[in-house]
Amino acid sequence: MRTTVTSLEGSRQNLFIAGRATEPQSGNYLKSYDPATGEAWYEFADAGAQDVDAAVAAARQAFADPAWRRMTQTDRGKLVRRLAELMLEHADQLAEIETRDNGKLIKEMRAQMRALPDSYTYFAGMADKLQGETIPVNKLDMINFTLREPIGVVGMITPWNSPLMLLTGTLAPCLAIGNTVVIKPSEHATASTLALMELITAAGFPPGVVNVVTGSGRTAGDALARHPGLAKIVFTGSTQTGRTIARNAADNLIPCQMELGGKSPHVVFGDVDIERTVNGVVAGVFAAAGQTCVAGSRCFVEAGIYDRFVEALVERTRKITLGHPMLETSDIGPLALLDQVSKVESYVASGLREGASVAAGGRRPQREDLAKGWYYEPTVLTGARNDMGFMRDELFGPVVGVMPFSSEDEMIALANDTRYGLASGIWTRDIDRAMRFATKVDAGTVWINTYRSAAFMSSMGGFKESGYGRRGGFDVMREFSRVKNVVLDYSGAMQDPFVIRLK
Ligand code: TXE
Repeated sequence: MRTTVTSLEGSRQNLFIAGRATEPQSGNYLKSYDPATGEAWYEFADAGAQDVDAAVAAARQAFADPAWRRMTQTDRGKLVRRLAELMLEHADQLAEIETRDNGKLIKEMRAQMRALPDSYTYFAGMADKLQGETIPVNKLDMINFTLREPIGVVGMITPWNSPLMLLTGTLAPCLAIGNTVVIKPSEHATASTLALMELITAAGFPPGVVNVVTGSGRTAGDALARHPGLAKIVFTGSTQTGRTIARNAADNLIPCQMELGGKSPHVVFGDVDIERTVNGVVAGVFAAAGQTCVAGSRCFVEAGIYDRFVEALVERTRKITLGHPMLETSDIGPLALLDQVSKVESYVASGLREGASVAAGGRRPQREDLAKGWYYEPTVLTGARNDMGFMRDELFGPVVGVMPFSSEDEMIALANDTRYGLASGIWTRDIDRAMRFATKVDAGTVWINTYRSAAFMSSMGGFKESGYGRRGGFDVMREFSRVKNVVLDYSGAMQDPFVIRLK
């Protein structure tokens, strides 16, 4: 792979349409910023509606082209497996690009990029295992069966927090099934998706099977979401934008898959090992500086251990090392956008006005070496209530609100008192209690005595305003394929159509 941080530095990157780097019709480019320094580091094409048209046309053409359409499922699987091999070979390179572009820790990105190829391999193996079924109907001399087919062009609008990882759960199955794709990465982190296209080409995917249109959400994203040439839209981002996209998709009567973040409850009972649980809560909310959709940002602690737990949580939080994302010693890097820092600051400030208190963090770090970057200290807010802004809305930053509960019923009511429903966690040694929580909580994922432990073999997805549709696991193969029912009469005699036989 020729693309590296050094080759991107100061460069101007074009769109990727029909296998070729393509200049945007407008000739306009946008700047991409390094969150660790706040400085622009490369430019990417600002696609407009015409460019999106061209990308969708290329994807439609590739979908119909026998080079892709008539490829056997086994051969498609081999291509996806080849892509996985190439990704593994270039994992560290992709990690450096991701870190430079969105500020995620290099050590986390290396681990993520080395793990992602396994997910592609998993779906590669499914390429020739997606089967239809034979249905025993109440008619003689007839076979009734289903075919599983690719659906067409899938539009994927992705966010900045983990662009390649969040793409994987849908791109890998789409390719294994035989769909074609147009990706609109977030304008805040485009580099890794563009770099991946080099590997798509090297793996041998026919031109047009995967296309990338970079640009702003309001122009490129909007044009893609409204495009009548799509069969489905996958979106990861804010609930507000998700609503707009779903409305636009409805005009074309196409389905969406929506992953819209959350405000996940993380529950701690009095019977736990405090140190282990504090580590779980800290990892659950502060990992990736809180920029994960599943962040356990509302922490409910049984009243009996509340004071001890908060003390331990604060102590652990204060030990977290903020630092440059390229340093192995850093536990937390910068936030990906300056706007995110302002958003977190304003929610913490309003939280204090609403009656919460800062027990740790609560400000930008006062360190010279971090002054230019978009950093925010990991923050514990006590005296939290579900009606406070920072407990209601997704902050996507390193902030956890903590509050006590007295009974299991109260805890369930507090946990479910949110418009989101993506993830949840509970720490207890009482398995009956844990199972009661698992059945009553309104969240698409429940973690018991662990948090943020995800696997591509199992699916993820949200309820309520966290969206709909599942990613990962075998079910996703069904979400991106369609069923066709075929009825075959081998009796050799067509009955008189106007004779109706009553039983
Ligand atoms: O999201 P947007 P932003 C949440 C998180 C964050 C907030 C805002 O709370 O603070 O969203 O982040 C494209 N038509 N999450 O502003 O606007 C846009 O270009 C079509 C949760 O980045 O939702 C980008 O590619 N597309 C989260 C993508 O949508 C449009 C991950 C997401 O942008 C568009 C990220 C439009 N009208 C943010 N407007 C998660 N669930 O993991 C924007 N876009």
